[in-house]
This record gives sequence, C-alpha cells and structure tokens, in this order.
Amino acid sequence: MKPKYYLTTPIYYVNGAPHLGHAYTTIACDVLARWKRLDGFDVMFLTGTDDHGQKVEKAAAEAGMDPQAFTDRISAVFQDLAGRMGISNTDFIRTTQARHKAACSELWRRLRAADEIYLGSYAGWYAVRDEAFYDEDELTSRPDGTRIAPSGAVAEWVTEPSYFFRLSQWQDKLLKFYEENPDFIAPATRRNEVISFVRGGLRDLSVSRTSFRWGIPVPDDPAHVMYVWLDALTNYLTATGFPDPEAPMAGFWPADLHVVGKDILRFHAVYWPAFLMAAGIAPPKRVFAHGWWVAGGEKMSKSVGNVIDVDELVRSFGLDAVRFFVMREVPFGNDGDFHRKALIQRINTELANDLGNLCQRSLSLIARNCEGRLPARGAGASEDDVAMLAAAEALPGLLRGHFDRQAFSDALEEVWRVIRAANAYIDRQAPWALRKTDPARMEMVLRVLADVLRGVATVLQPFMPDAMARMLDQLGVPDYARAVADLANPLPDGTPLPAPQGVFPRYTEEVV
Ligand code: ME8
Repeated sequence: MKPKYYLTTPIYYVNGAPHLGHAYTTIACDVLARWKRLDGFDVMFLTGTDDHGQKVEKAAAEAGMDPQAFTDRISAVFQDLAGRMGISNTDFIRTTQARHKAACSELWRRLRAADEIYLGSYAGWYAVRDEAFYDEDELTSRPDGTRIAPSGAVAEWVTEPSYFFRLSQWQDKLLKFYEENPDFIAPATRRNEVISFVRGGLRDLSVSRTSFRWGIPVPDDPAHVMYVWLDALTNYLTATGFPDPEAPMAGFWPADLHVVGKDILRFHAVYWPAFLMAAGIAPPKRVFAHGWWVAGGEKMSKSVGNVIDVDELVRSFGLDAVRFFVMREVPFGNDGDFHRKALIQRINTELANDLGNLCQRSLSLIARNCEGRLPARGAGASEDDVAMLAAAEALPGLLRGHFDRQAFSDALEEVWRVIRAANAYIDRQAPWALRKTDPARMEMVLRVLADVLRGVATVLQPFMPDAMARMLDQLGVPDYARAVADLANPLPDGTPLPAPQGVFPRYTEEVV
C-alpha cells in the first residue's frame, strides 16, 4: 500500500475575486502534491473557500446579494481558477456544505463536553478585515482616533455575549508540543515568533458571535454563531470525513502539511492545535507559512486593491511559465515584489535558453544523426559521461529533501545546476563534430544527454506539467514510465522518437 500524504491550502474568503496571492499558495501545494504522487504517495490535496463570517456577510450586503447566493457565485470563481491553474486537488470544500456544518457541530460538542468552552461575554477589539480579536496593546491610533491592527485593518470595539475557549490553559501544553515537534512550524524564524507569542501568555479566546448571523449556529444555543476561525480551521478535518472513523478518507488525518500565508500562521499554529488537542484529536504534523507578494510596498490584497490578475499573466506568458516563475523567483517563506521584467528574464534565460535549447539541440542531433531513434549508451563511458549521468541521477534524492522542507526554489536551483552542467557538457563534447570522426562516441554523448533530459523533465513535471509532458513525449518516455521510480529503468536502445519541436518559445515584448 502506498504511504498517505495529506496537504491543504487555506480556504479563501469569498469576499472578492482571487488574485496572484491565492494562486501562489495553491500552486505551491499543487507542485508538492504532484511531486508526492510522482514519488509514490497516495495524496489527498484539499483546497476550498471560507464562506462564512462578518467580512463575507458585509461583502454580500455591499453587492446587494443574499450571502448564500453571493458565496455560491464567488466560490465558483475560486473553483474555476483552480481548474485554469492546472491544480490537481482531490477535493474542494466550502464551509457552507452540510458535511462541514456536521463536523463543526461535533467538534464544538466535544469541546463543550470536555469543559474547554464556557459562556461569558466579550468586550474588546475586533477587526472584521482580519476576522481577528486584538488586545489593546497591539493597536495603534490614527489622528482621528480610529484604532488600527498590526495588519493595517481597522479595529472596532465589540461588546457581546460570547462563548470562550480556554486557550489560557494551553500555553504550557503548546510550548511542550512545539518542543517535541521541532518541524511543526516552518520556516524557523516563524517558529520562533510563534513560540515567543505563546510564551507571552494566552488569553481565553472568544469563539462565538451574536452580532451577526452568517455562520454555523452553536449547538443548543442558536443565538450564537461559531467564530469564523473555529469554523474555517475545522474544514481540514471535515474533508477526512470527521467524525466518522470509517469514512474513506479518515486515514489521512492528521494532515501532513497545512500551507498558509504568514498572515494566518497564528490561527494555524496556536489556535488549531489547541482546539484539536482539547478535543482529543491529533494535531497536524506541520504548518508552513510562506511570505507575501507585495505591490507598491504593500501586501497584495483584495481589501487594499493592489492585486495582480493571474488570468492575464497566464494569457500573456502561459501557465507553466507562471507556475515556474513564482516557485523559482522567491525562496518559499520570503516576501517577493512582482516584476514582469523578472518573469520575462526567467522565461528567456532559464526556460528558452538553458532548458529549451539544450533539449532542442540534443533532440535534433538525434533526429538527424541517429535516424530519429534513441542511441545506445554503449561501453566505455568517459569520466565526463559518468559525472554527467551521476549529477542527473542524484536529482530525485536531493529534491526529495528540498520538497520535504518546502524549499521549492532550492529544488529548482538543483535542477538548473544539472541543466547548466549539461549545456557545458554538450559544448565540450561537441557531438556534431563527432559524427564523422567517431560516430560511436557521438551516440554515447547523445544518449547521455537524452538520459539527463529525461531525468530533468521527470522531476520538473510538478512545476510545469504540460511542458514537461511534451518534453517527455519527445524523449520517447511512455506515459506509464514518468514517475521517479521509473528513472531506475533506462529506455530501450533504439526507441523511436517523434520529430523534435521547441518546448519553450522566447518571449519578445511587443514594442509599443
Ligand atoms: O485568510 N501573497 O482567507 P484569505 C501571498 N479564510 N499569499 C497571499 C497573498 C499575498 N499577497 N494574499 C493572499 C483567509 N494570499 C481565511 C483562511 S484557513 C482555515 C482560513 C494567500 O482569502 C495566503 O495563503 O484572506 C493567505 O494566507 C491566504 O491567501 C489568505 O486568504
């Protein structure tokens, strides 16, 4: 049986259309999901939308729509975007679904039965844009007296009856949990931030609201709706069929990885494991917080209105190039400023020149000089051949390590190191000159190049599924031999290859 791997994106608020920031998280998860499948795992990959909460209710009211109809419409836009980005999610969850309401109600009942939730009343600050409660000392003031959260969102004073989760009781248990599970929060700088936040002391958390209706009613007290974050976080459990232990996907819990933006790490790394442990449920294994795409110095966001339209990018540059660029340009975890120039540069240098030309040169030499059949490796490999093949053969092992740390740009750098070495190899060996002088040697060199290209294309499939499928077609690799494990079996000598075609065109900016 294949080992299981369960990873998730955040579920996105449906208060506006998706942008590059959302696509980024989802693409990163997709790359990882595809890699894990390629590497022999049974993968559950969840994404979806966060339909409830005051912020969504407000957006629906502003659009003059009933919240259900509004969320139906925007949730569909997120679902379509996932399709257009080539996302291989195995499920798409919405918090308005019946399965989710049932899971949340059950989690609430368990927390209540364990006396982890009690009724009180909340008087404090709340920022609707963040759907988050803030302490007085976290806020700053504008000259007009408006109070501002660290995120820049406006905070309002709220007084209402509320249920509370006994978060204050979880400080030591959380700290112990982080210590025993050093990989639970990544990157390390974020882990340290979370630990110092928890060390600073935790207050009980308000987990229900009475001032609006758009949420899941609290069991046995329908005047309250559940706090949108308790509702939203539970989605990860819902999708595994919770509370049914016999559900087909039940074996995927605990999740292997929640990928989130750094804005929502606290919810995932503090509240979520506390809720779960309090209900006697295993916490997830890891939470990775990536950085932000910024524009004009500010986080790209629907609320700020400085967003980049992913569909436009894909129309201009192609899906694979966009996926490659966002994974390559910025180390996962860091912030990045989006520049079209940098995207064009990467397309032309790394895709068209480094990889595209290498492939085109090698395959056209094979087409012309080897009757379009895969040449034999033959005996008597030179030191240069052996080193070149060894570099390509080392890729899966190296990439496995990078993927398990979510170090996507390191994984790509590793592959490009091999591509650059292969370009140097072809120039050094000059197979075009060997045709007359030493045809056996020419065949050897071309076969080394074909094998290196196969290794490269195989491990790049998660990043650029379409382009790499075309490249593997041209290399004569059958559909059933494209997994990591298949690299152990060389293709038969003499495999017929189709006529070579360019995989990555150069991008030339239209001169206006
Ligand atoms: O927070 N750069 O939903 P949300 C990078 N519903 N990533 C970005 C980004 C940017 N500029 N902008 C958004 C919510 N993201 C909650 C989540 S989960 C149980 C509930 C990505 O619509 C990033 O992953 O505000 C961020 O965490 C997420 O979108 C927030 O999406």
